[in-house]
Amino acid sequence: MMAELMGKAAGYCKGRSGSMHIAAAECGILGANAIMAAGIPMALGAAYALAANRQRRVVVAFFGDGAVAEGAFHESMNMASLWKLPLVFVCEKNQYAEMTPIGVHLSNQQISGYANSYKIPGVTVDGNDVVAVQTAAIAACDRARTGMGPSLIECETYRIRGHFEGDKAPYRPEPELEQWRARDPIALLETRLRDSGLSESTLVQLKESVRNGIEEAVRFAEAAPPATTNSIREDIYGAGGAAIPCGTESRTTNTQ
Ligand SMILES: Cc1ncc(C[n+]2csc(CCOP(=O)(O)OP(=O)(O)O)c2C)c(N)n1
Ligand SMILES: [Mg+2]
Repeated sequence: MMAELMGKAAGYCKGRSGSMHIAAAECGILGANAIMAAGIPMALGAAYALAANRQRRVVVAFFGDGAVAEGAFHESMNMASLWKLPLVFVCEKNQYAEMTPIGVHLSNQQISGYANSYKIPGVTVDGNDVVAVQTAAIAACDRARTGMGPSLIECETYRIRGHFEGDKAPYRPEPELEQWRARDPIALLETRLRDSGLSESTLVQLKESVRNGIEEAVRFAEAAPPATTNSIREDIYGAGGAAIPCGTESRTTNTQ
């Protein structure tokens, strides 16, 4: 994934997706999407396919609070409920859509409440509490897997950083930021693990192994060769498409 972010040929999408369109079918990741809520009907389709093929698997659609006012979210909840599809809707409610606070763009800010309209279970959980999220996720996945249909999980959280690299987020009040910073989900988990008796040395080892994994991914990505323009048409056109040279031929030739 790190290689993909850096535009390297070794990335999941051969360096062509950037950070916004990453997909890795081999890991069950159907694709991130730059269009708000557009991933939700894709998840609906995948859940429909699972149900049609009688597979006991579950699709999870992750989206931001910015997606909740979009029609695609509501249309997908309606169909998923009607057809009892194995789909879990997970909203990461981080209080902002880009630079817009939730109170400015959403009439009902209790997002789990929208589930009532579609007669599916909806819960609000502390999105900074890993265990609370896990408990809700297990219940929703069990329900979906046993043919009882979709659920909606609203995870209350906060976006500590800006919407994009370089966004200094001047639109956020400092006390609000500090209040949420104190509830950092990783720090909360650390406290929980310590309280449950995990030794200091195991905690240190755990952090070290995560850090090493990330550093190794960065090293791998930095050393990997970049994606080349010569390969840009592979996987777009049919057999022989990869051989079409870039930039010189007519459009008619390209699409054959
Ligand atoms: C349909 C559509 N309208 C507008 C935009 C422009 N846009 C990009 S991100 C964003 C807000 C996203 O909000 P959220 O999903 O809560 O993400 P967050 O800002 O918390 O990262 C908007 C309006 C878009 N990408 N798609
Ligand atoms: Mg948001």
